[in-house]
Amino acid sequence: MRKAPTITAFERSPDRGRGLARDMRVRWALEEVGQPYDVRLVSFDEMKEPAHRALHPFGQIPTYEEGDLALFESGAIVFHIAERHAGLLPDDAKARARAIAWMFAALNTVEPPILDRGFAVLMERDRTWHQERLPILDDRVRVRLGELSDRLGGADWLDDAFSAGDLLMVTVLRRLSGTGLLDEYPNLCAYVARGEARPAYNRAFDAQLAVFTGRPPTD
Ligand code: GTB
Repeated sequence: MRKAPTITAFERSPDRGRGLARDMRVRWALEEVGQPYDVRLVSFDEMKEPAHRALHPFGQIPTYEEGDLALFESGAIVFHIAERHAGLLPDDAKARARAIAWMFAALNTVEPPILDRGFAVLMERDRTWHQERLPILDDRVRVRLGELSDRLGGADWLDDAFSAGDLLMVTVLRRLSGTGLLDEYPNLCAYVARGEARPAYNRAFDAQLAVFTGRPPTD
């Protein structure tokens, strides 16, 4: 029997189990396709050790090991899972290409301004210019949210059926929770809520929360 893949995750996530770390998107993808997986928890120190860096050149989580294949980068991992199992990418070649475009859009176009804002709030709060800069960063996020909101309109998902593009986009948008920015776009709030309502999402969320609480997930 083939061994289940192993992913890495924070031993103690700074988000206190809110599912904001990037192992969440990998767990969710694995749950969507019904692939059982093992998790190896790593501390911040362990991530920077040579053994972990052999898997992840930048000393981060998540990583993914399957037989003699080792992958890093959450987008590449989700893509690998989506390619090898049914359920995350459409069969039709053009629809599949569009879903992959949405995966890149989530990570390359929507996530960067969200990360820039998050980094500023976390690391630059004490700087004299922080209060002046924050509205600029907020507006950069708003530009992308507005464009995404216009494209999504009243649809359930970005391109017809739920795909890996939606999975990544929802995890990216969740990074805005608590900022109030997403609330300005009701259709995006509903979109995120639809993602969060998926049974696979909930299994993944409960599993990563259990790491933080130390209590096994409840059914
Ligand atoms: N581009 C890579 C990917 O997509 O896989 C980025 C990986 C990455 O940033 N990993 C982070 C990490 O390992 C964890 S997810 N950081 C440790 C380090 O660099 O030393 C980022 C993250 C961390 C914490 C929260 N949080 O507390 O809310 C959210 C997201």
